[in-house]
Formats: sequence, structure tokens, C-alpha cells
Amino acid sequence: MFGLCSRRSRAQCLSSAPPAVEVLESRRLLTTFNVNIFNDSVDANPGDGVAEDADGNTSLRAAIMDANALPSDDVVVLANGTYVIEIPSASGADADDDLDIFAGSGSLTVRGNGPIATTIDGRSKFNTVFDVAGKLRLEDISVTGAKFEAISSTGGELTIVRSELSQNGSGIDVIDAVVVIEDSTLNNFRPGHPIIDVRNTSGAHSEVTLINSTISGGDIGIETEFPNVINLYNTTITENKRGFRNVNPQLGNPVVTAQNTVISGNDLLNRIDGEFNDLGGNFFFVGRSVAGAIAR
Ligand SMILES: [Ca+2]
Ligand SMILES: [Ca+2]
Ligand SMILES: [Ca+2]
Repeated sequence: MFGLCSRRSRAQCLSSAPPAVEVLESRRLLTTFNVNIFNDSVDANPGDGVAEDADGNTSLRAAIMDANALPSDDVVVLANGTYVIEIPSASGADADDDLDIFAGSGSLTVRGNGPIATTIDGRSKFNTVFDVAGKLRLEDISVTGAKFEAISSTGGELTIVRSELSQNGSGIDVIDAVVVIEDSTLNNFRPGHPIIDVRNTSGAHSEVTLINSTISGGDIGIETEFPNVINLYNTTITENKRGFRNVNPQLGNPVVTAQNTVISGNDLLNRIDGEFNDLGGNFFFVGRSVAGAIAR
């Protein structure tokens, strides 16, 4: 309230300002957890605002567990090094296996020092590294070592900035979710899966936006099924078996918008059915085009 009062007369301030308790109730406090060990461990008391395991250390998982239990928007800060995920599956929740990001607990930002300096490694033990039902933002980080997709986002909001997904089974499963990938690289995947697999189950659509990013080294760069929204800006999809695939047109077609984007240098022709908004500067190599999509 000090800021409001400092810009008004004291009389105005006293008459117009809401009671302080209302402001405090509506404010989302931000909690920051600084991770100080590379090993995997569980939080001793989720929701107490202290992300410490039984030994008093703050692991990545302990920080996420406490963030999940707090309604606030939270930030987890990682240093240089490799943070491993290796507690075997038991309960299926955030205390073991992959790192679950719960819905309804505010947003979570996990921040490293760049994808070369900071890595989260699933060590090929689990299907995924992150399982996102809530809101997750990854910044300046590398995610590796998932048997299947590095990140599964079901009904969540996922943002990836200045980061890299590499050496996973695949990249991201998007189901009824909103995903934004900016200044990032997704590469080096195992055969058999799309790097970004966009679907929906409920009649709602998923939306995926890539900005200044690269997808390469996989079976399929982006595969979409049902009427999803795909936005591509200054993005390159290359050196995959297939760059873009609309897998099941009878179930609906996507709306694709692209600008300054290259889908080329993939082994097989790409398939872009449905509505295509060409904002210019694109180079696509497509096998079939409808509704104004270009074929070159
Ligand atoms: Ca705790
Ligand atoms: Ca939270
Ligand atoms: Ca888990």
C-alpha cells in the first residue's frame, strides 16, 4: 500500500484503499528454492515452504514436491551440473519416478544456467522426466535420459525457453495442452516416435508455438492429430525422417501458421492438410497441400 499512498494525498489513500487484508489474500506469493544437491531425494514435509529432505538438503525433487504443495507461483533454481532423477516408481505421484507438476498449485519455473551448464537426467530409468498437468516453465536447461518423451503435458501449460531436449526417446507429448518453445533445440531421439506429438482427447484443441527453435534428428518432427493449432516462427525442422505429419485427416485437420520457417532436409515428404496461414519467408517441402498450403 505504500506505493499507492506515496502517489496520492493521505486522505485519498485512506478513503480509497481497500483493507490491507484483502490485498494479502489475493496476492500470489512467490517462493524460490535453491537446489543444493545433485542427487535425488524426497521432501520431508511437503507444503511447509522449506524444500528439505531428511538430511536437510534441497534436491530438485524436494523443491518440486514443496512447490506442488504450495498454492504460490514458485521458482526452482539449479546451478551448474547434472541433476539425476532415480527414485523407483512406488506411489505414482511426485515422490518417485518422473517429476510430476501438479495442476492447481500455481506456476513453477525451473531455471538453470544454460543447456550446456545445467542438465536434468532421467538416466533412462523412467518413461518421462517431467509429467506436466499444471504450469511449468523451463529456462536455460537441458533435459535428457527419458525412455520415451522427455516431457508429457496433459492439460497443462508448458513453456520452454533457451533450453535443449536431447537423447530422449522422444521430445514432448502434448495432450489438451498449450506449449510454447522459444530459442530452444529438440534433437537426437530414438526411432519410432514423433519429437512433438500433438493430440487432444476432449474436443478442445492443443496449441503448440515454436519461436526461433530447431527440431531435428527424430522420426517425425511434429505429428498432429485432430484440429490442433500449430504456430511456427523462425523455426527449422530438418534431418528427421519426416518433418511434419498430419496423421489422421479424417479426425480433423490442424490450423498451421508459419513465418520464416523451414521444413526441409527430411527424408520423406511432409504432409500439411487443413488451414495454412502463410505469413511469408517460409520454405516447405510438402507432399500434399490443401487450403492454400504451398508445395515446393
Ligand atoms: Ca517441505
Ligand atoms: Ca506452487
Ligand atoms: Ca512421479
